[in-house]
Amino acid sequence: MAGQLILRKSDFFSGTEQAVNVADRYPQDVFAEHTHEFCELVIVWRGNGLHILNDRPYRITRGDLFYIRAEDRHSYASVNDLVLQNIIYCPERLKLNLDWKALIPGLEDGSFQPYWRLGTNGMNLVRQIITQIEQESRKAEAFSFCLTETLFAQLLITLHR
Ligand code: RM4
Ligand code: NI
Repeated sequence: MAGQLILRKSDFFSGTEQAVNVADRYPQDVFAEHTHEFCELVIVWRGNGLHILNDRPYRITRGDLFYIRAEDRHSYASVNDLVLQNIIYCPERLKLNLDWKALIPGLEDGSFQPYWRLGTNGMNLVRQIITQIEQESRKAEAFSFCLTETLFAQLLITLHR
C-alpha cells in the first residue's frame, strides 16, 4: 500500500542485538495504520478501543491478547482510556535454542489465531513476568539479553498453556 507507515527496529530497540523489549502505552492513543520491522505481542490492561488488524475490526478491552507479525497491518481507530503493553521482539535475534515456532502463533507460515482472551488469573501471571522483562531489558549487565530472552520464553509458555 502506498505511503504505508513502517515502524523501524532502530527506533524501538537499543542496539542491533536486543531481541526483546517492552513498549508501554499508558495510554495508547489513536494510532495510524502501520506495519513493523519486528513482531509484537499486545496485552490490553484497561479501557477499550477499536483495533483494526489486517482490515478486520476488533473491539478490544481488558484481557485481550494479540500476536502481531511484522508484516501485519494494524491501527487503533478509536480509544477510550486504553492502556496496553507491547512486548516487541525480533525473531531473528533470538538466540536460545528453543522451538520458538511452536511457542509463537504466526511465526510459522500458515493460518493461526492472532486473537486471545486472558482471564484474571492469566493476567496476574503474565503481569509479573512482563514487569521482570521490563526491568531486565533496561539493564546492561552480564547476560541481560539472555535473561530477558529467558523471561520472554517463560511468558510465551505461560500464554501457551
Ligand atoms: C505504538 C502502537 C503500535 C506499536 C508501537 C511499538 O504506539 O502500539 O502498535 O507497534 O507502539
Ligand atoms: Ni504495531
